[in-house]
Amino acid sequence: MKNKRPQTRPGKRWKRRAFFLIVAASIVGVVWVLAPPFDRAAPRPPGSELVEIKGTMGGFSTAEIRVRAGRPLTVRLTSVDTPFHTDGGGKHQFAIDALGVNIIAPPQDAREASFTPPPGVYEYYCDVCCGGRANPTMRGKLIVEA
Ligand SMILES: [Cu+2]
Repeated sequence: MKNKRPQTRPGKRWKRRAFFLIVAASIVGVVWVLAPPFDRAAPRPPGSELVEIKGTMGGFSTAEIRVRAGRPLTVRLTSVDTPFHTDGGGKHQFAIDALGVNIIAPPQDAREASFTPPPGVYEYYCDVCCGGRANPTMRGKLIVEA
């Protein structure tokens, strides 16, 4: 005589599967929230010089950047403003038209770009917040010395 295993009723099986799915989805959700965000910035070139600059509604933290030519430069722009600013939404920009540089930092976040500027004097500006490019505090000079 064979011993038959007690069959689980279909209703109970369905509940187990639903419970398992909920637990699995919760684990995936927790890992998703706690995992460090992907680093979206391209790797910095070796030996690059790092220049940090902050953007606020009051202007750039630095009106003049002086570097030596022939060396990669990484500009890291941080927006100090919150997303609640009605004009620009708390974003700031660091743009140099002559070099094709355009960094836009989201509110309370940072973005960076690396480039090797030839000798010269370049105007950088922000044109995404109040006043924008016309605002003298949202402009500056990058001086690249030979
Ligand atoms: Cu700005």
